[in-house]
Amino acid sequence: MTLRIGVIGTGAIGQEHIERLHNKLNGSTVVAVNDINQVQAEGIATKLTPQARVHASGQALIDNPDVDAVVVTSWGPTHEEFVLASIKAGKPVFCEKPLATTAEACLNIVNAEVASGRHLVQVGFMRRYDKSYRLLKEQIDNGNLGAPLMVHCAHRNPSVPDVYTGDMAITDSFPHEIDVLRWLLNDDYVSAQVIMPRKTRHTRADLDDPHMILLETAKGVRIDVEVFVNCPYGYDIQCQVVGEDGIGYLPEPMSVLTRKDARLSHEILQDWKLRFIESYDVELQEWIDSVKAGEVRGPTAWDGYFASVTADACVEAKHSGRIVPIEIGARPAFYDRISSNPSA
Ligand code: NAI
Ligand code: ISE
Repeated sequence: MTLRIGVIGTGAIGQEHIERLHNKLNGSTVVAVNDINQVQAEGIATKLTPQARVHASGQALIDNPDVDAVVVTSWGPTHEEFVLASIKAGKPVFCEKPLATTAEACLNIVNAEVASGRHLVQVGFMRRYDKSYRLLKEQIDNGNLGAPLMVHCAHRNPSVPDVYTGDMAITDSFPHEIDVLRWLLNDDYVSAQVIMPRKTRHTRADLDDPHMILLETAKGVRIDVEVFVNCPYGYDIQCQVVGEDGIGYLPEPMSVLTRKDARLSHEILQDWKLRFIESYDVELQEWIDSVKAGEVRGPTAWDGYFASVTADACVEAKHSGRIVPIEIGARPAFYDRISSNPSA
């Protein structure tokens, strides 16, 4: 059986996912698309999926009986509406991160999914599917590094679009670290602190950049993450886990070493699309397969909620200058079977 997918949001990542779901991965086809920018949606459908129906609204796409499963790649503030509507329609839904832009909205989704009695929601935390993170996790899980003590990370983007405003470094970029580090360490966060270095001249007047975010975990691991979204040299994701017995480094993306023009150098990637291209493929292939098998098994709505609560604490820490406790209620037993995370 071919899984018939409807995609809401035909912007940057929407186009990437449409292409892979329709032309690259096994067992799926894109039968419907929607974007608030109808002209763009029509253009993308013509270019990538000529047979797909272009719907006037996300709700109409979800209601289309030919759509078996939904992919939400629209702006963050629209996610809650489309994920809740998909749950209501009983359709599996893959939602790009963040699951929603407030913790309350994420909790609404958790409650709706639990009430539905079916695992329908997967969040687009693709780093869990990245080969380099999986190798690093193996080193932690097999005890080779000893107990983790500290983690040093950097999330660097060369630039961000104009729609990237306010605290999105924390609410849009940093959620990748929030999720992947929790998964990597098999641990939860208990507090957050944000320290603001002097502002780079490469950022806009209205955008703070960079941020230095400090997290403390339940097991006592200390994490520092630099989020620097106007880093002129390129897109660079770094992670170094310091354990009692050794240090594990996230492998660098493969690139050829060249000797040229009196320089010995490696290329540095320029965007997330290339850095995580294989992870998105693995993530969505596993999602397709799991939907066809009857139950999604990737990062859950609870993981999305956890990320949102953590991001909120970081935003509060940034604006108050305080160390903010991270408190989250008990995870519903509904998620025990799916999640590999501890989470109270
Ligand atoms: P984008 O701005 O390129 O595209 C978003 C699209 O959503 C636009 O075409 C916009 O017209 C559409 N949209 C807005 N409101 C809508 C509505 N009510 N109904 C239908 N469409 C609507 O943004 P981008 O970069 O594609 O990001 C989209 C989402 O994907 C964000 O949540 C972002 O955080 C996430 N993302 C995830 C990445 C990852 O690495 N997992 C990478 C890039 C984005
Ligand atoms: C973007 O939305 C993504 O999700 C990328 O993976 C991330 O690296 C970037 O910082 C975000 O803006």
